[in-house]
Amino acid sequence: MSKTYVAVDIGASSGRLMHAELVDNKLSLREIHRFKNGFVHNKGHDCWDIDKLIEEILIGLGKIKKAGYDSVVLGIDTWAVDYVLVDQKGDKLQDSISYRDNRTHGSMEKLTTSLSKKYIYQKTGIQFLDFNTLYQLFEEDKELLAKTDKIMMIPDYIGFILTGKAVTEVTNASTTQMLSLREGLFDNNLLKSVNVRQSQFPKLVEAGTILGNVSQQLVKKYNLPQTEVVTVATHDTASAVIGTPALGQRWAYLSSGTWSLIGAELNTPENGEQAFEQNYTNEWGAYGTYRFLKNIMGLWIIQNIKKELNDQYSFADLADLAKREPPFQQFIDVNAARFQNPENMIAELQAYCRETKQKVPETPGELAMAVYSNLSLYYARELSILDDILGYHIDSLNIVGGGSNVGLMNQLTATVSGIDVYAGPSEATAIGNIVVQMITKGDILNIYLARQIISDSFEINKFVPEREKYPNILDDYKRFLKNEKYKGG
Ligand code: LRH
Repeated sequence: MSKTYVAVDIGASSGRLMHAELVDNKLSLREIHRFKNGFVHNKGHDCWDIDKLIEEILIGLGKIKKAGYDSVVLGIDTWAVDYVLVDQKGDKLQDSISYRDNRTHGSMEKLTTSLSKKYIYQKTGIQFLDFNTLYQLFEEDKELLAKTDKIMMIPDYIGFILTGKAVTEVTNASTTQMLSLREGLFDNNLLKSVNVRQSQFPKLVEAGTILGNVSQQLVKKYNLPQTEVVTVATHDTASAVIGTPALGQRWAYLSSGTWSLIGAELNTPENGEQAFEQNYTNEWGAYGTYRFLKNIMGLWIIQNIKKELNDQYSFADLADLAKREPPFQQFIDVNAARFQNPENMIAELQAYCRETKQKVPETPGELAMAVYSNLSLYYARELSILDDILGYHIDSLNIVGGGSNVGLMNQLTATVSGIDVYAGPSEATAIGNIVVQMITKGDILNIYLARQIISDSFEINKFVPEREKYPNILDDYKRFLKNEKYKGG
């Protein structure tokens, strides 16, 4: 029997505490506590309520103690790029502003007039997204920055509040677009361009290091188990990739949640001309790997549609309704900036279809099918771009995360991309978080065995391409995207 492990996994729309045990090389996972996450509007910005998230973690840990566990190991992962500014007393200087806030619209263009995109990409290998930490810091209140003792990424900040120990974990820190691939440190020119100093970041650490114990003050106050915190791959996508079963010879992954992150796991970064042109990223992974991937808008679009339909339908209902509609009734550039944070997602999708003179989806089923079928096309298109950049043919796609439950989308993806799809586990992020803890504490030997354990422990469904269906659809979609881009769409 292994130790008792707990994963804190917080995404943009929800968070959870998962309890895990390893028995006879089988990993079992149980949800202990789930809570909502979302924006709070503060001083004109979309912010995160980090204090509330920490409160929920403490409630969840309290439940574990009540269930009879006196001592646990814990890891924390969250979404990337966002941060908390902390003063010398260790107090938060302001609410953390969300990456979806519009303060960074246009910032990338401004900053890259003094430091070229080429320079930034050669240094960091990180994709250009207008919400990267680099551009957020560029827009940061200068007075606050001057008062800032430490800039902490979200999971590092949560770990700091729990233990009093401050670090900067690299799988997440790489998404700042400020780490130098060659030096393994923050790049001084990039820091200077946004008026911050190396010393404002706590020391860099790799995933799989021990942080410290949750303070006795918190243990007493909330009646918690004794809790040792391991710094896992604190970027949720890094944890999701670790939690991928890695099935197939030359496999790719798709971490399908609020975002769809599609790419390959590499041992050396790929930041050449083609990767630059295609805006692929080289986020740092655990155990010396790189997450070579692209961000696609993902289930965010469906999450918003669900909300705008007043949560009348569950995700499963929407997938069922979609199944009754024919796919590919219209082409949509699901990655267009207009879908990043529109006032109303349904209206935005409909306006897009009207502007491009295509069939306008109206019913919940039509809307859901429009999104699912276009996501599958976008995935297939990225897989062919990956083939080109990497110089070999990817033969299978491992889909993990909540989106791996949407059988309809898995099947369409297999069919339009022409490769096998392995779907599951849906909790890959929590699993990746847990296995790094287990490796750190010596319950699992290494990542290879961890992935073997993952594929033996969880249900994984295989989808094979239905080759006779929709033979030209991907080429038509690629052509559509090219023309849309050309028109500035
Ligand atoms: C997914 C994710 C993704 C980042 C985005 C900010 O949750 O971490 O990898 O690009 O959020």
